[in-house]
Amino acid sequence: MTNNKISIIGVPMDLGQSRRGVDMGPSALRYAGAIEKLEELKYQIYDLGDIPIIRPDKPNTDHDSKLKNLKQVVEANQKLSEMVDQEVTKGHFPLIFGGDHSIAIGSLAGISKHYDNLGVIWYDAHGDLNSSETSPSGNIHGMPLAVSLGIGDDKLTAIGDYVPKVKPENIVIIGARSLDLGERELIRNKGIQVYTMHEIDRLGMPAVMEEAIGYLQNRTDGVHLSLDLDGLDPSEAPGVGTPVIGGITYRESHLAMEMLEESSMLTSAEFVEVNPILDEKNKTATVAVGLMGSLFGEKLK
Ligand code: NNH
Ligand code: MN
Ligand code: MN
Ligand code: MN
Repeated sequence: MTNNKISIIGVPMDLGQSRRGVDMGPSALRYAGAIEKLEELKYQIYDLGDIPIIRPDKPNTDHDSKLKNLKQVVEANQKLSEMVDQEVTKGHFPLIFGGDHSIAIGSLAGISKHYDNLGVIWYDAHGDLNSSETSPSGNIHGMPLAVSLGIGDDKLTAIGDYVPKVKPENIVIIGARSLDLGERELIRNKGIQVYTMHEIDRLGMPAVMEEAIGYLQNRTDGVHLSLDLDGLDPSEAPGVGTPVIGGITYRESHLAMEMLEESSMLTSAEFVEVNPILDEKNKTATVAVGLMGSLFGEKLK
């Protein structure tokens, strides 16, 4: 990474989905040595700690929306977007630790105002392209990419006070293997670039990443990596709330991170959905920290 200053923001959020434990994701990543790893790689680390998340007494009671915990998710993402905005303004590389994937709403809201054409790499088993109409669950963590396109509840799309955050042609999804019907339709209608497991099997990760990087290089002025640990196969990253068999391997993921590092295109990143309660001895957080090592140039230093 060419930017030597990294600002870490933890978001202990679990209100965008239904399983407890993912709120401990930032702790698990810290415990697995994330900060030490980045310091070893000679980055200057500004650890801003964790954003306080206010848990409602009972989920989904204080509003009449189908979306679970909407008010709390909006508040936390508003705060996150302000913090991320400040760090980008300072010229730091924002590195956000989730938390469930609903926090990408705040990350992208804080980052994208600094770019005309922010690219997004969505590394995930899922598309996270649902709205309240298409969501099978009402879980906001299945919606952040749609929200960033300006699709969804106004309270979510309006975070950061501008809509949309990203353009469909600046998005690349990698690792998808569980897409809901409404998500498939949106992908088709908007022409979003998707590398499902089929393409990864068929072309191999080197060709997929080369193509994805080339695609984004031509049209973007910054790139955010949103890495959901469930993009990896659950045998190698078991500590996630919605595991889907047949995922990206550990080695393929390292290669993808190394190729992103070599491209020097990345300007921000987040690692989300680590759930230590569902994990095996912090394996998933350890894998995530290993991937951060590759992303931040371990192989070259
Ligand atoms: N598509 C499903 C939903 O919207 C599952 C989403 N779960 C995720 N997304 N972990 O990354 O509820
Ligand atoms: Mn996700
Ligand atoms: Mn923008
Ligand atoms: Mn996912």
